Amino acid sequence: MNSYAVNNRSYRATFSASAVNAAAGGNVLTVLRTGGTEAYLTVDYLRLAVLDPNEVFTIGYENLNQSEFEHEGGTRNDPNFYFDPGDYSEVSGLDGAGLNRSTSEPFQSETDSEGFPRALVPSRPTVNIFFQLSAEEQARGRLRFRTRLQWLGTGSVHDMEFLMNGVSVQTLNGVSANTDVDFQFDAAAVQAVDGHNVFSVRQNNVTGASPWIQFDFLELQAVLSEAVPIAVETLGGAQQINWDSTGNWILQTTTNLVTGPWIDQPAAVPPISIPPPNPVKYYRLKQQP
Ligand SMILES: [Ca+2]
Ligand SMILES: [Ca+2]
Ligand SMILES: [Ca+2]
Repeated sequence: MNSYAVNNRSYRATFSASAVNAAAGGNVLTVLRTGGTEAYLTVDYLRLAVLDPNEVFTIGYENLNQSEFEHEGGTRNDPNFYFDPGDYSEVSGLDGAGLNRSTSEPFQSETDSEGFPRALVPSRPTVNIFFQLSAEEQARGRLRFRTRLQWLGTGSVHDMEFLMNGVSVQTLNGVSANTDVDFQFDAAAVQAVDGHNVFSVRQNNVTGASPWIQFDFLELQAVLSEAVPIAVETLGGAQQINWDSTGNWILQTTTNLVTGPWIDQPAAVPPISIPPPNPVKYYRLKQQP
């Protein structure tokens, strides 16, 4: 699946089960030393996990422990973390544009500035995660972010913000205790692209003499927009949009999927017919309270 020149650091490889003929029942994972100059090397841990099919990235492990990460700051790491290889020179996080990377970044690398900081502090208030989104993930329409904020410095209170591609998607002010974070947002609203993107976490403000807040893990998933009973078909050269008239929906339209605005169409009763020519227009249903 992968080979590395090992140098006292952690390694991560992702592969498809079918590519290695994974079978229900017995399997074998082999670690092979194929070269080297020292007489031996030692292994801290080996971990094999089944990834959620929705997963875009998972950084760290959801295990109530931050030891898979590095001590933040200094020369141990920097605010940009590259989950996937790729050219990020045209993608800006909160600390400027990314690099053109041929490798992904390990969670820990004790010998250089690679690695993921375990905490945000005033001297290192941001982390920018550069990653790739596939066309299929982008097409799902919704992104879900999860993290657990833990091990706050005693008495500290934090204002936190989460951004994707520079667009704020969540703020959490006054965080003063362990906090499970779990929210969703529209991929179009953050101009998510098939390819290179960046997700940022920022400590906007903190009070207290011990001003740190730490991560257990960080995870992004691509999830399907909630299904609504809407159907589009072509009838007699016109497009017909039909939906469940009993579901208390209201039709909304816009000409710009990214910026909106979405306009209520209270007079629209299903089905509606849209004869050609059709300028670009987007339709969605909003559930009425
Ligand atoms: Ca490092
Ligand atoms: Ca880095
Ligand atoms: Ca962890």
